[in-house]
Amino acid sequence: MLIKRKRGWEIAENRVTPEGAYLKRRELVRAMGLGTAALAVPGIAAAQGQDPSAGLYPAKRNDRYGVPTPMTAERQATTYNNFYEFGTDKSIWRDAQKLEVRPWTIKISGMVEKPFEIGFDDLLAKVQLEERVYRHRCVETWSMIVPWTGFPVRSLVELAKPLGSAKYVVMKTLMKPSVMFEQKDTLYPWPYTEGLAIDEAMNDLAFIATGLYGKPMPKQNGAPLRLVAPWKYGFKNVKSIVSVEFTDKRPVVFWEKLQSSEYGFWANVNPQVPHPRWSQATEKPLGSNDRIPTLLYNGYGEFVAGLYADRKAEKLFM
Ligand SMILES: Nc1nc2c(c(=O)[nH]1)N[C@H]1C(S)=C(S)[C@@H](COP(=O)(O)O)O[C@H]1N2
Ligand SMILES: [Mo]
Repeated sequence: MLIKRKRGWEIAENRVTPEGAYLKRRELVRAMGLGTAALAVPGIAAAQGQDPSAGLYPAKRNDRYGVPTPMTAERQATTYNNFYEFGTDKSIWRDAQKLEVRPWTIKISGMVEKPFEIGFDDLLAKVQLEERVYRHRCVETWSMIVPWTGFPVRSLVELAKPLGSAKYVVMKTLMKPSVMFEQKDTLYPWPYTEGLAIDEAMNDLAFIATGLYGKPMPKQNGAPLRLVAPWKYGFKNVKSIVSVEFTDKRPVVFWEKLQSSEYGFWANVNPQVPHPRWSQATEKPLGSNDRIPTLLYNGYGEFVAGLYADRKAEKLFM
């Protein structure tokens, strides 16, 4: 995603290269590393192998929140990604295959009855998987429609047993600079952190996705589990979650920390509120050449608008 860079002296020497040259060098480095992995179809490569949860997919579709069309091609959604831990451009899918997603432990902490850790497969055994076809709207104005598999965030909250005083749930991505190379760039406030207010987390639409296109989650899309809040800009949807913490203080989330004049906590989609540097009125579906109008709450107002009735004083749309 686009940010304004900080003061020059804070930028490491390799970042000062003009963008074009920098990207070319990255491509070259990648090309030299091309092995057989380059020939594999990304979604399938990520989903097969010894994934112990493979038998749980595909799950039954829940169409209560609509089934928007047209569906984005699997190849598009699995080769055009935002996952800054692996690099700042869209073509990180190959690098992301290095992420190991077993064993995978999620830590539940903060304002809960009793903090605990749970293995990802143990968590899967406690929830009911279903498929939902959701719209996704990145703040950069590209969009997609994809079938996620997963379970409501509500199920996770209920397992965690938060105290009545908890107001927010904060989720963080794995920190592993040896694999997630961009985490060596200390200009970014790693680990990637996002969150929802508890009432948002309990909303029917809030989803933890563990699969995509009827298979376990590809690594580049945030394996083994990531948040999906389809009425919000895509950056809310934190990937590869290892920590779920309950708190009474609103967290300052990753992009907000970097650039609070442009990105905030609520981040609800609204075509009438432009980003400071571009319009949010339209979007470009992945794989399409035409722009289409963007919808308020990304088209999910009937399910979520009520959450914001008493929050009109807040910056709800950035
Ligand atoms: N950990 C982490 N989560 C992340 C991001 C990221 O860079 N790191 N990018 C976000 C943004 S900006 C978007 S649009 C979506 C993209 O998800 P996708 O690659 O599965 O389409 O992931 C979000 N979650
Ligand atoms: Mo995004």
